[in-house]
This record gives sequence, C-alpha cells and structure tokens, in this order.
Amino acid sequence: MNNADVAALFDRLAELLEYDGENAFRIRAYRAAARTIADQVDSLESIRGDEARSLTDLDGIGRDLAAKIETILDTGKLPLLEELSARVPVGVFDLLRVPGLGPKKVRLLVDSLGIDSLDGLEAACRAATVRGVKGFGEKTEAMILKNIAFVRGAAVPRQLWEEADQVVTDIVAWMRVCPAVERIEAAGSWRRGCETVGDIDLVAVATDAVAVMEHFRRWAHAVEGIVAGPTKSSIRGPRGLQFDLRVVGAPSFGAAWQYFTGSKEHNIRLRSWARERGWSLNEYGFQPVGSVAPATPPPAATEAEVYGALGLAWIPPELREGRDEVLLAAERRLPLLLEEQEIRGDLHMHTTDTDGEDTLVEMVRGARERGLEYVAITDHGQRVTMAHGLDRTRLLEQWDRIDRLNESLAAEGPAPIVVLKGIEVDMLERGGLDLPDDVLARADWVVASLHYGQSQPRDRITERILEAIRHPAVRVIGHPTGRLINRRPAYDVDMEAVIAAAAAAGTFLEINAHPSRLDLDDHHAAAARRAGVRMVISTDAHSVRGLGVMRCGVLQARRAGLTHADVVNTLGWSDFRRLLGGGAT
Ligand code: DGT
Ligand code: CA
Ligand code: CA
Ligand code: ZN
Repeated sequence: MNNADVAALFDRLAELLEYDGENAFRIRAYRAAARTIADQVDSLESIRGDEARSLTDLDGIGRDLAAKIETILDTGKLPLLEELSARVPVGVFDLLRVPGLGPKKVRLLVDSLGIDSLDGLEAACRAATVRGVKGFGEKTEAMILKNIAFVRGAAVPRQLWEEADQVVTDIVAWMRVCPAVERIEAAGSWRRGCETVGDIDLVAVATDAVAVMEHFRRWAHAVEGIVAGPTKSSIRGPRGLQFDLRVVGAPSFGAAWQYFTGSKEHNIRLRSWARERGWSLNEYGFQPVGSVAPATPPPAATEAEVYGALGLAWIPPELREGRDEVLLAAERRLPLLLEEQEIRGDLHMHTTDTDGEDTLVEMVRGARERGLEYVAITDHGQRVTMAHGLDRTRLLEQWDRIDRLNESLAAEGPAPIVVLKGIEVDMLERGGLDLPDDVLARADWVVASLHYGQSQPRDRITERILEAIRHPAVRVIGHPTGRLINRRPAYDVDMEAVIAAAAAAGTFLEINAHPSRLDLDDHHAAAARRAGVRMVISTDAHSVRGLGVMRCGVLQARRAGLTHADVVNTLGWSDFRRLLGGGAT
C-alpha cells in the first residue's frame, strides 16, 4: 500500500460516513487525514519504521488514526470501511459518481424513493418523481439526467493543465468581447496551476448578468448547456470539459475570485483564520460574527483586500493548497516564487539525430528566439534503439557539429547563445549507463534517465538511480519517477533515498516540464528543496514548439514553493559556466 492507496481508503470512508449521516467533525477528520497522507513524500511505512518518528507526528493524525493506518499497512484493509461498504447497496457507489450528487443527496434519494442504481435514478427523473423530494427541483432533475449520461459515457479523465489552458485562453478572450462584461477571470485548479484540471471556473463582474450568460452560451466551442441561471451557469465545452461561470458585483469580486480559486482546503483554512478574527468570509465578502457592536466589514473587491483584511500577505494561487501557506503569509515568510523570465537556459532537448522533429540548428535557433542564453543538446544514448539512440561514433560526430555551430554563432556577434554538448544516457536494466565513461567525461552536460525495466522491483530501480546519481559525469537525473499523467504511474522507487543521495552527491534532479510528465511533481520538488537539492527545469523538447512548455515546469516549481535559487538554470551563462567547471565550451 503506498500513501495514495491509504489516502484513497480514508476518502472513501469519509464519503460513506457522510452517506451514513455521521457527524461532520469525524468526516472532516478523515478527509484531512487523507490529505495529509497524500501530501507526504516519505512513505507511511518508512515513517512507522523510523525510531525517531511516529505516525502521530503527522498533522491531524492522532492515536486512533495512527492505529488505523497500521492496520491498513499490515492487512491492506480497513475493517470499518469494509463494514460500512457491506451495509450500503452496491448501486449507491454508482450514484455517488454522478456530478452534483453528494453523499447526502444520494441518501435522500435512496431513503425517499428507494433508488438503488443509475437506471433507477434515470427512470425516477424521467417520471418526474425526483422533483418531489425535499431539496430537489425540476432543474436538479434535468441536471441529473445529463450527468447520468456523462457517468455512463467514457469517463472523461482530468484534462492536462496545458490542454485546459488553451480553452481557458479561448473562452476568456470570447467573454471579453461581450460589452456587458467589466471583468472576467479564470479561477479554480487552472489558476492554481494544478497538473490536471477537472473543470474550469470563471468569475465575472458585469453590468448585465443576463446578457453575459447569453454570451457565454453562444461560445463557439460550447457543446451543450448544463445549468442556466441568472448569476451562475455551466456549459459543456470541448472534450467533455465543463465551464462554470459566476457573475458577481464589483465589490465582491476579490472575495469571489478568491473563493472560486480555492483550493477547498485553502478556503477552509482561510475561513477558520477569518472566524478566529471575528469575520465570516464567503464568496460575497466579510460579515461580522458574534461581535456585540456590529462592525463595518472590510472591503473585498480585490484579493489583496481580502487577504490584507486578515493580516495576511496576498498568497500566490499556486501555493493555495491548505499546506502551510496561511501561516507563512501571516509571518510574511512566503517564498518569492520563481518566474518564467528568470529561466536562462534549457538543459534537455532532442534533435532529428534521434527522435526529435527538428534539427540541431533549428532547435538552437528556436531557443535563441525564446531569449535563452544556453542550451544543452541531449539526444538519447544507444540503448534507446527505438529512437535510433547515439553510439559513441554518432555522438562524437554530433559534438563536432556543435563545436562548429558555436563557432559560427560566435562569429555572428557578441553574447551568442551557447550550445552545450550533452547526452541523455540510459540507466541500463542490469545497472550502469549505455555509453562508456571516457565518452561521458567529455560531455558538457549529462542527463541520466531510466526508460527500460520500469517494472523491476523497488530495490532494483532505486539502486539503478542511486548508481547514476553517484556517477561522476552525471549532472542531473531526468524525469526521476517516470510517471506519465493519465497514462502510466511512476515506477516503484524510493524517492527519499533518491533525494538524499542527490543531496549528498550534489547531483541535480530534473523537473521535466512536459505537461504529461511534470516529474518531479510538486511534492517531490518541495521535499528535494528541503533536502538542499537543486533542480533543473527542462522542456525535454522534441521540436521547436516543444520548447514552449517551460512555463508548465515553472508552474509546477512554483507549486513546490521554489525560488530562483533552487533552480540551476536560472543562472546566467557566466555563472552557469563556472558551475560546469573549466571543461565547458
Ligand atoms: P477541479 O475542478 O477538480 O480541478 O478542482 P477545483 O479546485 O477547480 O475545484 P472546483 O471546480 O470543484 O471548485 C472551484 C473552487 O471553488 C474550489 O477550488 C474551492 C471552491 N469550492 C468548491 N466547493 C467548495 C466547498 O465545498 N467548500 C469550500 N470552502 N470551497 C469550495
Ligand atoms: Ca475547477
Ligand atoms: Ca467547478
Ligand atoms: Zn529526453
């Protein structure tokens, strides 16, 4: 059982307890525990095995929860969850997957109409009996019908941030065309830079909300309406993606943008922080709570006003995950997050010499147009036969071309872009690298990656990576966990050991900026930072266009709280050259 598995069991438990009408505190405690566990980089096993640590040291984990975690680790099961699951009709699990139907609503439907399956729910909606249940209406019925079809259809996986970003740009531009729109901003997980996005949340200030909603539904990429109201509408757009739009008054804009940006966990923390200071905070603004003399609520037209009224610095959306950001904002200790324009070089890219689409010269020209000062060309080593990986002869031939390219770039004028002679070596299944040490010793920049033997046991994979980390020629470990979002989970690797070894050896870890990789992820990158490991954000571009994903890597780094000092390729060329040591170009 890894941490995510354990967290999923607690989330499931919370859901079933809520269905069962259990008290809110207990439910919240399990949800908080799930979150804490999912956020841990160190495995629960290792925390439990460490004499200096205890599961009860974790935020929100008391003795009872710690005992439950131990049971799960030992048996793979949670007896309380098994017990509850056995009591709940099987069909209820399907009903819980219908968007817009939480556990409480499902319970009402089960109890009052005896519904116990998606078919039953659909029939009841068509027979218009659902609207008779307290809290349900005609609109809810229509919403349920649409969403049932959705649950039955191919489950739409969460969209990659970069894909979502394209449609966000499009709809925001479309909404700005509407004369009634005074301001429109996107919020939610997109704004927080999450690696995947479930739906798109938009907040608008408008003179005429009805006109805004009409305009919204006329968006060229709208597939269907889901909910249509005067201040709140939802539509389905491309690839099944849902768009929620809220229209608010200008004085509430800061509160609304803050609210719909979330995360839910951040909002919960912020609200309790506000409450402790005498204010209730919702998407409309502040209200005094429990004060004898009614105080005038502070303004909430901007986010800075909302956070400021609570004695907090404005918190960048990427940090709003309910970790420690509220405390840091109170103490004015928020990290000064990395910005994309601080990136000065790109140290992982491919060319037509292996599996890239553009030539060496095209890639370098593309990088120069992006304003980079240096790049490393890191085609695949010979093990990657599918990509026609480079053997010694072909690699040395490429490096000759790079020497000549640098000469001609230098002849064009002062401060030319510098091209480093690099390679992405493969960590072989049996250990070792796929090019000999005497070749690697001549490289300016070596990225070591693991592409084969990904299903080997944890010890083997970890050992292969540790060996690469300790290799004198290896500068950075490429996409250290190998995960591909929505496609393939990470290989089984002991990331604590990897991070510790990287710190000891002074080897860097990559944040691969490809939208499907984002590897290291935010949790691992934060852990690496705490361990004193420096990171390299690289595009792993296989084309000139691919150089554009740097911003995705930067977003992930920001979510991890990284500053420019944590990221090696923020160094200007002269500093970076010093870091490389005498040998470089
Ligand atoms: P997603 O869409 O699954 O990628 O994630 P989000 O974070 O965009 O979540 P979404 O679309 O359900 O809601 C947008 C924001 O609205 C969310 O981040 C925080 C706020 N919000 C939604 N539901 C709740 C809630 O029950 N309590 C609180 N405090 N905030 C909520
Ligand atoms: Ca959302
Ligand atoms: Ca939403
Ligand atoms: Zn690569």
